Amino acid sequence: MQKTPKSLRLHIGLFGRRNVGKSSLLNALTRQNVSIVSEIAGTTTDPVEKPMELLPIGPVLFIDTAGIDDIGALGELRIQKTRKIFDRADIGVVVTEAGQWGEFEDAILTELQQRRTPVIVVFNKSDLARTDALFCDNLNQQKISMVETVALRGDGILDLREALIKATPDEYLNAPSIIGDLVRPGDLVVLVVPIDKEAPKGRLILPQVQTIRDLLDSDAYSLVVKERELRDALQRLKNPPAMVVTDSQAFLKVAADTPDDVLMTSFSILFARFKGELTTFVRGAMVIDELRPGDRVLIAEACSHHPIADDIGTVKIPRWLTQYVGGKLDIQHAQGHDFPDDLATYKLVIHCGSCMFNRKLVLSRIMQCQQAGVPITNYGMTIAYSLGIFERALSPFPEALEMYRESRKT
Ligand SMILES: Nc1nc2c(ncn2[C@@H]2O[C@H](COP(=O)(O)OP(=O)(O)OP(=O)(O)O)[C@@H](O)[C@H]2O)c(=O)[nH]1
Ligand code: SF4
Ligand SMILES: [Mg+2]
Repeated sequence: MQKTPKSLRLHIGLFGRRNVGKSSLLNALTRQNVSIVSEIAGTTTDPVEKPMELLPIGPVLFIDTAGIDDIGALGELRIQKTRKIFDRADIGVVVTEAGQWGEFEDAILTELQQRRTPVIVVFNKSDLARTDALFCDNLNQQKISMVETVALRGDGILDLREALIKATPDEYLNAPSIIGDLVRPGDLVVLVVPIDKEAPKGRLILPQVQTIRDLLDSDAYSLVVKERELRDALQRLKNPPAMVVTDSQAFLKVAADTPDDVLMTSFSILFARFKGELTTFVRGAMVIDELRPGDRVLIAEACSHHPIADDIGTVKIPRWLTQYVGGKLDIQHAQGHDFPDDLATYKLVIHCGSCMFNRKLVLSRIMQCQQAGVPITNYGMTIAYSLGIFERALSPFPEALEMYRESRKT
């Protein structure tokens, strides 16, 4: 059975000091021994992920983190694993014990609140001591939900599930669709999928699969072709398609073979909206015009695969950008969950389509870029811009196109 991809699950992070019972809570929530529990502080050393169904929300991913105990440790861990979990948690559960709340828990709360992440405070081990009423009032005033549990016995777990359901952010529940809102029932969309040496064996990649699924959900039709067959496929259709969506790497050929009055874009541009913010990425792409030889550019890619000869992130985008800028750029690469702290030193950040990341993580990265004052865009946007077909690639998004045209005037 194929599972819902991790990137679409509601991410719930469990944070707190060592030994407060984070792993015990995860086990109680999932009714399984997912994470090792012991009386020895520091039992969990790496984040433990557990996917499950949490109705009525649906597929979620619990992430049990390593306990960290003091501000110094949190500071250090900021640039390590736990910070990465802060970045992708849609909901943060701060686990503590009665009478233990201190600067450390405040620091976790601040990290989560800075990312506008809903927080639930869990007072575990309530069989040993109860929380003081004054403190609860204080949390109440801050509109932070609070649950008392005894993870070992399963007490309070139903309340915690309720609190999680209530805390599920609108941003998650009403996330933008990939393509569903751009088509009407009965519309036909042609999807162009090059099958070259980069294509994985025996399957389609996630953005393609998810786009097909979204079209099915919207009662629209998809016709999937390779770029070489596009022209012929279009000629065979009785009516022009509602849209053509291509892999960005075939952009130029597809732009040439698609009639001008047919909307055209790429999977990666659809994902700019689905995973991030379309207009932010449009503004980011426009900065390509301001790049000068020697400028520092970060190319961030979610998957850490082995580089192949004509790799999009390491070869093609640098090549197209260099041609556009007319000289060599200082291009740096980040892979997987690594994302540098010295963002301010970059003139532009170019991110992959992020199909493997959840939306919250991309939004966190956008926020980090904005705080550092560095523009961010994505692969599809960069490719369309540097190949001179940006307006064409924005044709399915009239508002973004309008914004682009307006800012060109000024
Ligand atoms: N009395 C009592 N003990 C509990 C409760 N929940 C967990 N414990 C015990 O507390 C100890 C620590 O539990 P863990 O779940 O391993 O705690 P953790 O927060 O994951 O710890 P680290 O992984 O070391 O950060 C274990 O001995 C548990 O049996 C509870 O509700 N009441
Ligand atoms: S590199 Fe990015 S866009 Fe490509 S498959 Fe991985 S997550 Fe998706
Ligand atoms: Mg643990």
